[in-house]
Amino acid sequence: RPKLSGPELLCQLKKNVEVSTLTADLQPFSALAWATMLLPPQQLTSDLGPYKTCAVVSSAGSLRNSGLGKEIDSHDAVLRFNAAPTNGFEKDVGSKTTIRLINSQVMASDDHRFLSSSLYSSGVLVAWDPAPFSSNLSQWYNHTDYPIFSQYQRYRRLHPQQPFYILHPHVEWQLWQRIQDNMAEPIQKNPPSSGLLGTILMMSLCKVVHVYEFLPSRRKTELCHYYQHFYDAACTLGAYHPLLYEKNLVKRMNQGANRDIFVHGRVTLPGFSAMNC
Ligand code: NCC
Repeated sequence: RPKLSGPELLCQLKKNVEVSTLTADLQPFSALAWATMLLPPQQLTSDLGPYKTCAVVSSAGSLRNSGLGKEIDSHDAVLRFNAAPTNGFEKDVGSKTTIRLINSQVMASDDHRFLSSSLYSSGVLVAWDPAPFSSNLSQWYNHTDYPIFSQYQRYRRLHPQQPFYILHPHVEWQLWQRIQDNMAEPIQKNPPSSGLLGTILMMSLCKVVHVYEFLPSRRKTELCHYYQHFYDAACTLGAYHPLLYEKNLVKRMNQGANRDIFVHGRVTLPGFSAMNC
């Protein structure tokens, strides 16, 4: 199998990964009273953007002492992940949060206080849950990894004004397939990390996407998150998620200089609307 060039990979992503979110017209949600009441009437991509420039801020420990805060905040939209805070870390990660992408584990675990913490109350929320491979929505609905739907309902009732979407699980597996098809060896059958999911999400909303510390800079560290004193190299290299393969793919698609990765931890990707395929 020939190795695809960066532009070819980008076009493949644009063609094969459809970023969509759950709406109440889909089975089995159309028959569920809570869903017709609480799911957004429209897709995320029809409600948000298009934006000119966007920043995706990984949660990596190597963001510490980066001084990237001002640069990150200068983008039209900023995406952050899970429980990553800005309070107290503004100098390094900025303070703007347009979208927060959260996994279902964050929604369900008691430590994160998802329903009550103010961390989650700014910006647009997007949640996802590892769905079984090639399952339909009803099979997933009955076998989610974590209780994403009950927590979603609780959160929406407590914060009815905040936009909150759920990622369609086909995004996970369409993206997984792009990774697998471009690697020489079989990869683990687990969905891509929030980092890659968020990057694709922003590529469908923005003209240019800068991703920070997904490909580690010279500040690379075993510190897992910039906001916690916890050390584990698996946070950067992956265990459950095919993170190393995700990073390999992003490295090949990067349109910025290698020096920007090394010095700033910054990758530059074109949005889908800016590609000529
Ligand atoms: O750690 P996590 O991700 O919240 O980080 C968000 C994304 O940033 C990228 N990252 C993070 C740390 C690091 N050193 N290098 C990185 O490149 C990754 O792309 C990552 O996806 C997740 O993907 O949702 C994940 O969530 C955590 C955890 O559930 C949440 O932080 C809530 O506590 C997972 N950790 C565990 O399950 C223990 C992690 O595997 C993936």
